[in-house]
Amino acid sequence: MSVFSDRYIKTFMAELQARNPGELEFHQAVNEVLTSVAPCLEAYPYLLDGKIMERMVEAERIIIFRVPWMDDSGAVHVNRGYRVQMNSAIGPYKGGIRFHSSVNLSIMKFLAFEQTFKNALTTLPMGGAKGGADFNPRGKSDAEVMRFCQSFMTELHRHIGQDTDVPAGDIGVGGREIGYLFGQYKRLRDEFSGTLTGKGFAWGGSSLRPEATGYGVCYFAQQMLASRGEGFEGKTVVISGSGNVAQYAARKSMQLGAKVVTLSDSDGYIYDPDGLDEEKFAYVQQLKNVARGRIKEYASKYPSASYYPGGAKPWGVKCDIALPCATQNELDGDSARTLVANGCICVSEGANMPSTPEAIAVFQQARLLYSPGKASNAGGVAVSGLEMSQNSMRQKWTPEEVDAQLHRIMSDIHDSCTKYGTEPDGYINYVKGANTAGFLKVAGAMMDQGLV
Ligand code: NDP
Ligand code: 2IT
Repeated sequence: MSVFSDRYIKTFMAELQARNPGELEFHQAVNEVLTSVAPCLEAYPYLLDGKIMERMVEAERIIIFRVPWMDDSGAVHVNRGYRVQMNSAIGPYKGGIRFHSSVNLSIMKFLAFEQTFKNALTTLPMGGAKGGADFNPRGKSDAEVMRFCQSFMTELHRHIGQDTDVPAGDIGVGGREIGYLFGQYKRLRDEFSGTLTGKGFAWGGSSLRPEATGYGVCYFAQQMLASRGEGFEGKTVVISGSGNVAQYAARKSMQLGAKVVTLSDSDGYIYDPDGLDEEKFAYVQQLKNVARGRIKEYASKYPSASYYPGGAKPWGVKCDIALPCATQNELDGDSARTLVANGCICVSEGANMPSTPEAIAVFQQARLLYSPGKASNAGGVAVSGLEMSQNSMRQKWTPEEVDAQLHRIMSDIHDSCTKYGTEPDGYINYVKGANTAGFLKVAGAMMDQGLV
C-alpha cells in the first residue's frame, strides 16, 4: 500500500470513529471498503476533492422510531425501529429489514453501507438501505408477530414507496413478516404497489425470490471454482445457519452434486456425515419455516447426524467448500486457519460480513477462493430488483427466465471482481474487486449529480 493510502485510511478512520463512536460493525465495514478503494482516490483526485468517501459514510437519512405492541397476554412492549437510507445515487433505496435482538444503529449502518455497493454490483438501478428492529420473533405467536409488523409499518410507511425506498426480508423477516408488513402498508396507503419485495407469489412476488440468495451464493462459487478448473461435483460443503439463505445454498449445493454435511443456528450445529438429501431438506424446511423449531431436532430425527451445542460453529468440520450463511463475524481468524488446514479451497459468503478481518486476511494469504457477501450474496437483492421490474410491468416471469437472469447477474458480478481485483500473480482478490467496482459506479453517479 502507498504512503498516501496508508495515511489517508488512518486519518479517515480516526475521524469516522470520533463521529460514530462505538459503532464497531460500521467501522469494520467502512475500513474494508476504504482499504480497497484508497488507490482509486489517489488516482482520481477529483473524487478526493469532492469528499466522495466522506459523503458515502454519511447516510442520506436515518429514521429511528418507537414500535409499541401488545403480546397475547395483554402486556405492552416497546421496541426501537430503524431505516437507514444510505445512498440513492443509482436508484431508489433498497435493502432488507432485520428483526433480531442484536439490532442497533451500528448494525443497521454497516448493512446499509454494504448494501449500497452490493446493489451497484447487481447491474440493476437500486440505491442502498437497511432497516429493522431489536425485536426477536423467536418464541412469539403469529398474532404477536403480526401486531409487531403492523405497528412497525404504521410509522415506516411514510418513509418508503416503490420509487423511494423498497424494503425486503433479512434475518427474522421472511415470507410471513413481509405478508404482514405489506398488508398494513396497503391498508394505510390504499395502493397495491411493489413497495416491498419478497412478497408471496400470488400477490406480486417473483418466482425464485425465496431461493435467490442461496442459489446465487452457489452460482458465484461455481464461477470462482471454474477459474481453477474446479466445480461442486463430489465436494463436501459446510454451511452455517439454517434460515432462508442457508437452506437454499444447501439445496443448490446438493443439486450441483456436492455433499452438504452441516447446518447451524445460534445454539449449535448438526453434522451429518451422510449429507443432506431432498427428503432431509424438506424436513429442515418444515422444521425451520413452519414448526419454527431448532436445528438440534435434526439430530433426533436422523441418527446419522450429531449435534454440537453451546453455540458451537461448524468450521472445524473438514470440507472443500464453506458457505457462511448465518450472521456477521461468525467466522474468526482461528476458524479460518482451521478451514485452510483442513484443505478447504473456497469460501463463498451468504451472510453479510460473516468473516472477521483477520479471517479474510488468512484466506487471502492462503490464496483461497474467497468472496465477500456483497458479491456472492447479491443474488437475493438482484431478484428483488427483478421483482420490482415485474411489478412495474404488471407481468410475471417464469422461474426459468428469472434463473437465467440470476445466472447472468452473478456472472457479471464475477466479471467485475475479476476486472478490478486480479493481482499481479493472477490471484483474484474478490474483496478489492467488488469494493472497487461498486465504489466507482456509485461515486461516478454522485459526481454527475452535483454536490448532493
Ligand atoms: P434467517 O432469519 O432466515 O436465518 C438466520 C439464520 O442465522 C438462522 O439459522 C439463525 O439462527 C442464524 N443466526 C442469526 N443470528 C445468529 C447469531 N447471532 N449467531 C449464530 N447464528 C445466528 O435469515 P437469512 O437466512 O435471511 O439471513 C442470513 C444472513 O444472510 C444474514 O447475514 C443476512 O443479512 C444475509 N442475507 C440475507 C438475504 C436474504 O435474501 N434473506 C440476502 C443477502 C444476505 P437462530 O434461529 O438461532 O437465530
Ligand atoms: O442483505 C441483503 O441483500 C438482503 N437482505 C436482501 C435485500 C433485498 O432488498 O432483497
